[in-house]
Amino acid sequence: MALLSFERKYRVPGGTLVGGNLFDFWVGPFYVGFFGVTTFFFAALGTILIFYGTAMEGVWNPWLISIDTPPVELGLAWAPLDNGGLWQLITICAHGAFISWALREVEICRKLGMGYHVPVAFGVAILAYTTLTVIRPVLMGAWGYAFPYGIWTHLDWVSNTGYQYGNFHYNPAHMVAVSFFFTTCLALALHGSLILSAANPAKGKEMRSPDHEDTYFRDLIGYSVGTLGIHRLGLLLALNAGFWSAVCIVISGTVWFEPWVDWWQWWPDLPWWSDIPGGVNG
Ligand code: UQ2
Repeated sequence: MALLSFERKYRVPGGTLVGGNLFDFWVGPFYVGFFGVTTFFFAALGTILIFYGTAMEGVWNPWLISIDTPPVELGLAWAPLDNGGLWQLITICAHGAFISWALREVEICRKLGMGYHVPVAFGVAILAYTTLTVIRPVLMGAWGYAFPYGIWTHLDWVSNTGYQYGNFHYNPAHMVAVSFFFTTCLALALHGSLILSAANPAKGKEMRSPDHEDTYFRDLIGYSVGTLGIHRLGLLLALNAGFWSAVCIVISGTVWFEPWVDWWQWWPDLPWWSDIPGGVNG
């Protein structure tokens, strides 16, 4: 079926969450919907505010542009526009745009009678951003603990925040998150290479079927997770990477305030070896 007639077949009315059929139409290839309108509104307003802040600062080097948070001393109050207030408005716009985009995804799922996996997955990414810019700053009592919106400055923030707790690699939730990121890469590399090996044969050769993919891994390691299973596994790994990233930063400065390496003191303190003479505890 040609792409355009295929699209026509699935461009069905209905499934909207709000507004009935008011915004139930497409612009070119894009579904609009109420949340398409709100996504555009928040994204455009947020972008304009970033350029306004840039103009006020007079910094035009793209690497150095930064919309900074309010100072920590202002706590959770509304800040003056030129002293963190813009950051607050832009953060609201970002949430408006991200959440609108997720709800637009939900409307498209409903239209097509699909599951909500894509908006749920995007929701975990939104949660990670919200953890950094709202949840942790609120728990710590100041917007100034959030990260600034700049290419260079957000890197400085990550570095400074990491060293605030000694070496962040000792953060156990950080270890879990990193392990999930790496395992996500392993799973996608395995999956991508397996699919291409079967579905993209040399010129003149015949394509191989999912049975071949199963058999390949049964021959290799005695087990195949399956064609549906690999996608369940990939989603599980990716969602956990985002989730544990949020956990590892939200516990730093709210329930743990020391260098992360000290957290591991529970290990030498285990009762069965904590008082061995000459052991790690003296
Ligand atoms: C698989 C399968 C796929 C795959 C892959 C596997 C036919 C097309 C990659 C193999 C994956 C396994 C055994 C799981 C590895 C576990 C981790 C944690 C990375 O069996 O079914 O479908 O793409």
